[in-house]
Amino acid sequence: MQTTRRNFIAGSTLALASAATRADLLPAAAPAPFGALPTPRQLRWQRMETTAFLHFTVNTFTNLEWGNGNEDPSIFNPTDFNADAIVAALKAGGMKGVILTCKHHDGFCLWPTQSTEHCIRNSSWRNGKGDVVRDISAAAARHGLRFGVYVSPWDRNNPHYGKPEYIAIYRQQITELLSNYGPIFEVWFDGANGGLGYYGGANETRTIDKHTFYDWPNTWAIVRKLQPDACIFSDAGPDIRWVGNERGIAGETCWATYDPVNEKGTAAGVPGDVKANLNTIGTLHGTRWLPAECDVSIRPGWFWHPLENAKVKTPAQLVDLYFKSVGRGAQFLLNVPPNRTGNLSAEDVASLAGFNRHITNLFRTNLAASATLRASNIRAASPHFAPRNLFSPGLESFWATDDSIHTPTLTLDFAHPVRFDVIRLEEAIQLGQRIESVTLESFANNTWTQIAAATSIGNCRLIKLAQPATATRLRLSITADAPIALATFGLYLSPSI
Ligand code: FUL
Repeated sequence: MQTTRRNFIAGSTLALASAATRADLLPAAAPAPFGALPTPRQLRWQRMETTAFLHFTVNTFTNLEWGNGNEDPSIFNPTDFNADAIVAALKAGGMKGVILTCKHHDGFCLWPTQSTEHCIRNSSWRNGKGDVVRDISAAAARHGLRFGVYVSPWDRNNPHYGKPEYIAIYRQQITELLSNYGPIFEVWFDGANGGLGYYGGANETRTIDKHTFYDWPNTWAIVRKLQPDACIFSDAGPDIRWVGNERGIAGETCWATYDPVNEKGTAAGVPGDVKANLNTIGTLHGTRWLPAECDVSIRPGWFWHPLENAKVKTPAQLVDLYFKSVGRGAQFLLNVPPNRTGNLSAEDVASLAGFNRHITNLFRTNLAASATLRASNIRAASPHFAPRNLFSPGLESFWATDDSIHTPTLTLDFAHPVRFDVIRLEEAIQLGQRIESVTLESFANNTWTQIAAATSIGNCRLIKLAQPATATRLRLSITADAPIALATFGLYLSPSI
């Protein structure tokens, strides 16, 4: 570059030379952002991909899924609680964060809250001096996992539930959790809204108006004020949307953009008021960036039950869920419930480890990286946007096309036949979700044959072929709504499981 510039200056007028020099030195601009964009906190959350849920409370000791609210706090008494062992097992399972049910619908608080006596202070565990939220959050920090809180709006214990006084109590609980336990990455607001409960002995059914009772905008404002980096989850966002089922499965097409509507078909904005089946898919060109989270339990129930030890999902089942959540642009939130000793059961720990071993081995070698690449277009013909960028980690380097090119192709030629059964694509989502669909074809006997196709790429799209394919020449064809910004293209061969 220096030599060319000097030669050019030598044989031209100075004015012309300085114009050309500036143009040569400036990197071509990246494609303009397209549509709704993730906030920095959403982007950071999406890149985590796998997080764990811990459902743990009095239910662990009563064998219930939903406590009634009349449980005696003294029954909460894990015999050998070990936060480090729990978090280490989650980490060995590839989890990047952990969300604890600090208060489930039964109202029992796992920390010594000042908002109610129905809490760990009155349990037999550690003579009432223990604090599960403190221990799990501290262990998460020690092991490098981010920490999140589930704090149920519905409270079947509190005598004030359903009355305006309850809102102050609920907000105090949120405030304590977000003030005293370090950085929080996610606050999980459940959509279950009232019903039968103990309610301080009233033993009645209390219904609330889900649109007004919690005054969500002002409740969420507490999260924004105390933990601005935390993503708020609910059926309807505002940062993360529920995927619409508790099986851990995103739609085959799943857009990160979404405009939620309720059963009446009008705009929805509060937890518990969305048309859940639409959450599964999202909205192509939706006006809000609202990525999906796929919550599912490793066992049939959310809480630990002795009879479910033989029903723990296998590594193969977890891998399948990973493909149907992370592989469809969503996040995999896997619940692994502690047992009555205050540890994860051996079956769950083994399954987690097997799952992570498989995923780690699967993505160890990107077989596409050995190919010679030929793109139909490279933005500004600049190496800065060349397809080689597909093999560098992260979203900051990507293959991009000129503004007018929305349907580019990439041809990959291999010196030796490549055998693969998994395809991975990632868009540079900081610039929006731009790709509508892709196809992958293989060239043999002078003919192109389609071997894979997918819609909605976004943060991550994984395609699993029914059988491994072998190819020496492949062609990726993209249909986008804007110039593309593709950060990753990978080919992998599944290890045996
Ligand atoms: C649901 C709750 O009712 C379940 O008990 C569980 O916590 C699940 C994650 O969310 O709505």
